[in-house]
This record gives sequence, structure tokens and C-alpha cells, in this order.
Amino acid sequence: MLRTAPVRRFQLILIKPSHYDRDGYVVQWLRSTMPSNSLAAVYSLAKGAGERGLLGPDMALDVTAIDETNTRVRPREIAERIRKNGGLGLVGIVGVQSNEFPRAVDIARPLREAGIQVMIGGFHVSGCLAMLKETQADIKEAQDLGISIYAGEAEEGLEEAILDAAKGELRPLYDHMKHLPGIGDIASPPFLPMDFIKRTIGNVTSFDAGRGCPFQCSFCTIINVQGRKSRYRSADSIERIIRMNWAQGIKRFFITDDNFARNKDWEAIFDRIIKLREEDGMDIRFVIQVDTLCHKIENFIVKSKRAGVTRVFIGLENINPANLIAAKKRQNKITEYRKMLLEWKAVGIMTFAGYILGFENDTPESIRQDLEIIKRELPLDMIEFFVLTPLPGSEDHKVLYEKGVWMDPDMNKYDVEHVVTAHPKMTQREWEDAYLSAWDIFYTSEHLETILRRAYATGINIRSLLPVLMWFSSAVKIDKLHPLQWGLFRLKYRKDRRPGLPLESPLAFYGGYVAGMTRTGFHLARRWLHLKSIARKIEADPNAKFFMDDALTPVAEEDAEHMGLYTQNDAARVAVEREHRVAGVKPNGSGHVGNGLHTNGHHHDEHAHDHHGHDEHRGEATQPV
Ligand code: B12
Ligand code: SF4
Repeated sequence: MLRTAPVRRFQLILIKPSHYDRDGYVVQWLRSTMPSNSLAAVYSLAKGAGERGLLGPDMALDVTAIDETNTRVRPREIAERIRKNGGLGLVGIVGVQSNEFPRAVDIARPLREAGIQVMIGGFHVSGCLAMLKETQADIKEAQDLGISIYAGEAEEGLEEAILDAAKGELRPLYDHMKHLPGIGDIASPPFLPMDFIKRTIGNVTSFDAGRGCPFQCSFCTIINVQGRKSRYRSADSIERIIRMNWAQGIKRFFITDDNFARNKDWEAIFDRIIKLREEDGMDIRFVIQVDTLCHKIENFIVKSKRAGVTRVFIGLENINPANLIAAKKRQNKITEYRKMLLEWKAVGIMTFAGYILGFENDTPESIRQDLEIIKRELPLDMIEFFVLTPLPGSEDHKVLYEKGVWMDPDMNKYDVEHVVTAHPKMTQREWEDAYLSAWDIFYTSEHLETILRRAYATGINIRSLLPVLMWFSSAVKIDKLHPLQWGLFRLKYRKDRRPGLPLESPLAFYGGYVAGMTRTGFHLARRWLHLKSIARKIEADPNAKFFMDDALTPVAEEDAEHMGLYTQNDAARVAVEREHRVAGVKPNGSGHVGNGLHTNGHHHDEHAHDHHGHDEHRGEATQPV
């Protein structure tokens, strides 16, 4: 009789944690927004290592990925599973952002008590180690619990950590911050299987085509963690990622690069994607993130269109030049905003702007005034607001930390929705209110109609814009949660409450849960019907495609002397004068550089309409990111 040697199985459980909501319950959904690329990256590296026999012929490597935003994490079951495998295992808590760090430690605590090895990696620990001379208190506390900290990227160090864990000899710290690995053609690029993606909304997955950004915004963590030099995956590697996903039915992708426009190889990557679309017949679509100068890169917008980009996230951040300069965001020029947005409009790609509230010159009144200008003059399809936050890993955080300025010690609040430090002109309450009311000021019923009218007139399929608009305009209003943390059908477990908060009685908990769900369902249905009625009204309006307003006015025809964007305050006037001097524009504002649109003010005529073709945009993924 043949006898096979008993194979020992090392259990690597990778968990992407969530964080706690305002009531201390884990933010969790039946369907969460989108699969985490951090998890995809670490999962794929580990799987690849296992397939290549990392642990030798006698030990197999089982890798499991869990995303807590859509799956309940049960530490006791995980501990049991590892125990059943002879105690061979490691729980890797992955892609842990600052606001997720407290939750990550709460997941780790019972595991450590059960003697399980745990390791935490991601932006919080990497950012702190990159910027601070001493170890931040929360990281030290985690190490005191016996949690191992992994700072830096996993591409070159994960195998060593797994090997150490297999020997039961995990070190308290793995510091890979000094060496940023190449990612060009690695054997196992980011990938998550379909079973996993099914737990998110829509058929979308994510991958990073590159890392790093050359700019120096003071609130940014990316440059200090991933560096300012562009590192990128080869076009071959990108094609592989796309084909692996295509094979499992995934055709929509979120490219997570914070600034794809500064990916040094963007053109080769786009060319390859264009080939896949145009020659190989793969109908693939993308969402990308870019900066406000991307339109100046030759061919970037045109190739984005051909590569199947349907939406762009743009770091607009603010329209007051004084704020932008204070935040070292000098590359953002208000004189370019309209040009850039109109160029995206001209090819029928939806634009989403990130907008930060709480720069040093902001007050509740100035924020209100700025938002009205944006509504009137910038042709944006969507905007999302953030509270300016000294995120660990940023220069802002380092400066405050070193000066000993108060910052809220509760990392769970570093979700860019809470105020965690003082402001020179606003009280904490005013700042928080300004953030919450920004969503109301922007997404009024009237402005939602304007957005849809502009979209219709510029060839965007408003039926595919509707769900995204619904998502971004409703999350904060309905659930006081940022759209990036929202999901479908909230899951809440009475016992998964933040330690330190009391367990509610079943009656209070389930009563509140059902009431909350009913309220959410009601508001969602009402808002959806309302948005649909606006869309029907526009579609029935024979003049809708000729809609024109200040925002859609071509730059060459705009009245720069009167536009609020350019005259809002002294800093804006100075910035405009400076830009005009550089561009050799006469003081009356004439001579603006064209924006690629027809200059007769009717770029939305029949020709343009057909050219951008509503149908081109049909059927795209409706999932917001
Ligand atoms: C895509 C993205 C998202 C996606 C998906 C999340 C994800 N991580 O995939 C979504 C939309 C869900 C999201 C949401 C948010 N995000 Co986000 N997001 C990003 C973005 C742009 C890319 C993430 C990514 O793919 N990185 C590439 C991966 C490969 O890098 P990585 O995560 O560092 O992982 C590597 C290493 O850290 C290491 N590693 C990580 N974990 C582990 C674990 C082990 C065991 C080991 C060995 C190694 C290891 O290996 C990995 C591979 O090299 C980043 C910016 C960035 N450049 O990373 C912001 C970023 C991570 N997000 C940020 C923030 C603030 C948020 C939000 C709070 C915003 C909001 N208002 O909603 C929410 C929070 C969500 C929540 N649960 O509360 C901040 C976090 C800053 C910080 N100090 O923590 C970042 C850095 C952007 C910024 N503004 O600075 N985000
Ligand atoms: S442009 Fe974006 S990614 Fe680049 S430094 Fe500024 S905030 Fe960071």
C-alpha cells in the first residue's frame, strides 16, 4: 500500500481590517465598495511563494484572504484552525491605514492571547516609521502585545517573514522602508479570485500600475511611504493582470496609482490596453486618479479615452491659491482647472474631484462661497469632501508631532471625516459642521439637475452617471459615512463593538439596527426615485442637449474678469495675473489658451453629441470608488 508522507499545512490568514463607526461598531456590509489592492498584492505574493514551494516539500502554504468590510472576522475560529494545523500559522493584517489600526490591534489581541503569531503591515506603520524618529505609542503597544510590525512593501520581504513565522521566530519589526522594491515584472502581481470579488459591488477589481508621485503636497503620505520616484509595472505585467481577471469575468478596473498621469510608463501601459481593446476585442474599462495638470501631457486624455477610461479622480483639493501654496500644492493652478475639466468633458469622461476642507484660510463662510463658485463655474460630475487631516506619514503630521501640537490620540478618527487637530480660524465644531454641510451645499436637488444636464449636453450617458451620483451624494447624508467607506446593506454584530464601550441589550441593539436599516432603505428609495425623475425630465426635454452655462463655457470665451474662480480673493487675482504674465496674456484676460473644445460656445452641438456618443458609455460599471 502506498503511503504519502503527512504534509503539514502552514495557515497564512490575511485580513484587511475595517474600522469602527461613530457608535463603535465595525463598519461592515453585505457588499463593500471594492476589493482592496493591498490585499490583492500581498495575497498574490503569498500564493505565488506557496506554489513555488517556499516552505519546502514537507510543508504546504494555505493562503486565505478576508476583507472585514464584507466578512465578519472571528478570531476564535481562526485560532482554532491554526491550532488544528499544529499551531502552524500566521495572521497577517494587511494594508492597515491609520484609521484601521485600532481595529487591527483589537483583532490581534485575542489571537495573541491564544498564542497565534500576528503581523501588521500597511500605511500606518510604514508612514510612522518613515517620518518619526521614535516609535509612535500605539505601535509600541502593539509590539508589547507580541504583534510583529512590517513596515514597507512586501514584494521583497514577505517570504522572509513567512519563513520566520514557519519557524516560530517572527521578529518584532521588519523594516523595509529604506529599500523600495522594483515592481516591473514580478512573478505574482496583484490578484484576487472571483469568490472574493463577488462580495463587493459590481464586477470591478483594483491593481496598482505604479507607485510614487513627484509632487510634494504637505498633507500627503504617499510620497513618504512609496517615494517620489515613479516605479511601475511593465505593460506585459499589466496585460497579465488584466487577462487573469478577464478569464474570471472581470472587465472593470480601478487603477489605484494616486497619480497615474505621473506614472512614467503611462503611455506604454495605455498603448497596451488600447491594443487589448481595439485589436483583441476586450471591452475593458478603467477608473484612474490624476492631477490637475494631466491635460498638459501630450496625448494623455485622448489615450485615456481610447484605453477605456470612464472616470477620473482629480486631486483638485481647493480653489483658494493661498491654501494651495500653504499646502505645497503648487502644481494646482486655478487657471488650469476649467481647461482640464473641459478637456475631459470633451471626450465624455466623467470627472470626480477630491476637495479638502480646513486649510488655514478656510472659514465656514469662505467654504460656502467657494462651493458656490465651484457649482457655478467648474464642470465637475462629482465631488467628494475630506477634512484636512495630519495623516501619519505626512509632513503635516510630522511637523505637529515634533512641535508637540495636540492631535487626537484615537487613530480610529483619522478617516479624513473627523477633526483631529486645531484650526487657526475655526472651532472644532465649526470645522466638523463645515465638512458635513459641504455635502448638503453641493448636492442640492437643483445642482444635481445641473450636473445631469451638463452631462447630457456633453455626451455622457446619464443613466450610468445616476448610480454613481446617487452614491456620492447620499453616503454622508444618509449614513454619515464617506462614500469610500459605504456599502450595500449594513451588517452589524452586537458583540463586535469597540472594547471599552458597553454591550447593548439585544432589544436596544436589534431595535436600533432594524430602525436604522428601515430609515436608510426609505431615504435611498426616495433619493433614487428623485434622481430618476430628474433624468426622465432631461431626456424628455428637446433642448436638453443644447444646455449651456458658465461651467460649460469654453475657456476661450469665458469672462475671466467676472468669474468668481479668478476674482474670489486677492490670492486668486495674484495667481491669475502671474499665470497670465507667464502665458503672455493681456490684462483684459483675452488670449486664453484654447481648451480643445469648439470655440463657438456650442461644442455640445449635434456633431459633438454624435461624436461622444451616448452609447459609448452605456453599461459601464456603476460602482463608485
Ligand atoms: C485604493 C485605496 C483605497 C481603496 C481600497 C483600499 C486598499 N488599501 O486597497 C478604498 C476606496 C477602499 C480606500 C478607502 C480609504 N482610504 Co485609501 N487609499 C487607496 C490608495 C490610493 C491605494 C492603496 C493601494 O493599493 N496601495 C498599494 C499597496 C500595494 O500598498 P500598501 O497598502 O502599502 O501595501 C503594501 C505594503 O504596505 C505591504 N503590506 C501591507 N500590508 C501588509 C501586511 C503584511 C503582513 C505584510 C508582510 C506586508 C504588508 O505590502 C504591500 C505590497 O507592497 C492609497 C494610497 C497608496 N498609494 O497606497 C490610499 C490610502 C491608503 N487611503 C487612505 C485613506 C485615508 C482612506 C480613507 C480613510 C478615505 C475615506 N475618507 O474614506 C478610506 C478608509 C477605508 C476604511 N476602511 O476606513 C490613506 C491612508 C493614510 C494613512 N496614514 O493610513 C492613503 C495612504 C491615501 C492618503 N490620502 O494618504 N482607499
Ligand atoms: S499630487 Fe497627490 S499623490 Fe502627489 S504628492 Fe500631491 S497629494 Fe500626494
